[in-house]
Amino acid sequence: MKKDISIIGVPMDLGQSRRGVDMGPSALRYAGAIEKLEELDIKVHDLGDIPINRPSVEQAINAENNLKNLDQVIEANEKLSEMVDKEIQTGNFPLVFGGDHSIAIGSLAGISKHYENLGVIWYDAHGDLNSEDTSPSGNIHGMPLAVSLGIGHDRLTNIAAYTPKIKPENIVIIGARSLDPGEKGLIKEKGIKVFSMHEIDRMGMPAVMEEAIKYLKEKTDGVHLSLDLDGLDPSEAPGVGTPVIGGLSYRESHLAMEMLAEAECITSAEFVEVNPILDEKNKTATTAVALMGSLFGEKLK
Ligand code: B3U
Ligand code: MN
Ligand code: MN
Repeated sequence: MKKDISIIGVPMDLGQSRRGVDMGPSALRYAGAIEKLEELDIKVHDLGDIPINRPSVEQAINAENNLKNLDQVIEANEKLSEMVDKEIQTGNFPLVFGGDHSIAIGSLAGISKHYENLGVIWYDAHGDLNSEDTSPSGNIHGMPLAVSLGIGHDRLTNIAAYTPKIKPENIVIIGARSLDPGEKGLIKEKGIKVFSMHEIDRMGMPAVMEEAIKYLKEKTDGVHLSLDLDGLDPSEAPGVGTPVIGGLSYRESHLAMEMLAEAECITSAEFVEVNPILDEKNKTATTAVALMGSLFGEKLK
């Protein structure tokens, strides 16, 4: 890892309905994220946290569409997109700490303008491919991948004033085991590559990662890793808002990160959905930091 890393915290929980994920950036720092990266001889610039505005009582009461806290989510993602964009221009590797997964909208908006064909690895129990028409919850954290494909409310798809951010053939979803009907339809229609738990159980993580890396390396000029901690099994990462049993193990996840480090293909990353309120002694943030170590080459040292 030659580049400096710029850490940007997004303490936002407005893309979903359970409080606490706004403390994710603190939990990750407390678990030693910066020290871990510095141990690997990486220069780290911690840019602090983006200020997040909460909705007023009136706004919260009057909200009636299927896009909860839309104005605030847009505002935060516009800011994040600008910051990420600036860090890439400086030549640094953007590493974003969530916050709920709606912040991937801003990350991808800031990153993708620097690439012709940005690849995305979406490590998640969910597809995050809903729109206001298909979402069962109205939670925007279930929508960022669709939004980045240009599907959804145009105020979301047009963050950073361009759309779409990514192409369906440049996406690989890993760890999916909870997909809504609308998401399944979109995956089929767009031909999105998904390694669900079924494929991971059948093929094993080494073969899955080999295929995912080969698939993306052939046609992309950069790859963003969007890692939702709920991709891991709740026994290993209990501090998440929507745990789904039957997930990826600690060891499978480390192997995945190590293989990405060996392939030297990741050009930006985010770690999201860490909720210390629901956690057991910061176990989930600690796991996330350990995974960062593998992603940034601990084994290769
Ligand atoms: N697919 C459901 C649940 C969900 C999505 N992302 C998370 N949960 N973390 C939804 O609300 O869109
Ligand atoms: Mn997610
Ligand atoms: Mn998820």
